[in-house]
Amino acid sequence: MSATDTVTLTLAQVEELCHSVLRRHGLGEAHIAPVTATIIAGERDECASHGVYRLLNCVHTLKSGKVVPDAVPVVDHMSMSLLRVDAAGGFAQLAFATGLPHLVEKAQATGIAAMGINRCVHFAALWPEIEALTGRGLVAFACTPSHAWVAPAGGTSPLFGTNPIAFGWPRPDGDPFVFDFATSAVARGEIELHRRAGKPIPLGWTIDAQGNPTTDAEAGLAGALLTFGGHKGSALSAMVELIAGPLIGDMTSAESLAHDDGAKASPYGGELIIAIDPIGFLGGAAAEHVQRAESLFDGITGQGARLPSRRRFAARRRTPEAGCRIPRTLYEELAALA
Ligand code: NDP
Ligand code: PYC
Repeated sequence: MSATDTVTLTLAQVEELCHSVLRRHGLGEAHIAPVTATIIAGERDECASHGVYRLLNCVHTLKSGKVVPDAVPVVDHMSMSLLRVDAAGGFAQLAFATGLPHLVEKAQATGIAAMGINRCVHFAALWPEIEALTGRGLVAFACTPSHAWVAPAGGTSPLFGTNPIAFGWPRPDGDPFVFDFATSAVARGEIELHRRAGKPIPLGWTIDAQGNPTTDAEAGLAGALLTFGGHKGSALSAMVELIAGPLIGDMTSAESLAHDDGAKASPYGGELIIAIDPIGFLGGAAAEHVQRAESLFDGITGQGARLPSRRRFAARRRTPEAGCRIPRTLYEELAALA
């Protein structure tokens, strides 16, 4: 993209844009800061598919009545190590923020705790939630179904969601080890960005409605996404459907799409988050073993391979000074919504 095709915004301008778009479209005050924080984090870390682009989805979801704008999350303490947060139809961010201190407290008290978020609208990347836990010294896992857009390996009809899986490991010095990816070959948002830019997509991401491989983003979105790693991604995607769907009493991606009823709003359903305190297994030896894990990371980087999230963390250091580059067409669309 040439400089004339883009607009550069400071993080403060991204925040202002989010606030005015979300407020103008009726999102409740309690939700504006946590939703904005997720979108800023995406833009700051140069995750274009989950940065300000998502404001379009938020506005569309608000307009279509598929999110409760002023939902008040309710926490249910089920046991020493389990809690559920009923998002009451609102965006997931406020529900996560409401449950977070309880999840941390339970993980620290028992060694491991799980939080199910129910009845939430989920449009975001999972790593901000993972980093909220690694930042408190906890090992973290999260996953969520989405809408049925992805064919199981060997099939041709959409059944699974893009179903991200995210994991985090706190490191004694510096950035945590974090990965966060869709179990489809790529997030649907990335294909949408290719469609908007008029760019072809790589073979292997999607099939068209007739089940043929395609490099046409529009045709791929109308057909089905493929899982990453063939049958392996397919099984992981099924796992996400199960453990963040029926296990916590919430929807599968097929049910989420049926609930959507053609509105094309963001996915609706549950999210499962697990937090593990290394002290639970290791007591006073936790620091020693967490330090020992560093040799694994050295073994990766020592041979020139890169750690997941390294690109993101590098962007995070750059954008506060350099600003965030946004396609001009997207910026103009968002400015009109503000
Ligand atoms: P990618 O295929 O780009 O994979 C992302 C992960 O892989 C990141 O942790 C990334 O780190 C890491 N990675 C990428 N390239 C390398 C490499 N060469 N070496 C080591 N690690 C690498 O992203 P996806 O399209 O699968 O997903 C993007 C986002 O979409 C995720 O954050 C996910 O949560 C979100 N999503 C959300 C959904 C929802 O329902 N809420 C549904 C689907 C996706 P880095 O960032 O540093 O490049
Ligand atoms: O990009 O697949 C995606 C996605 C779904 C929900 C949020 N992001």
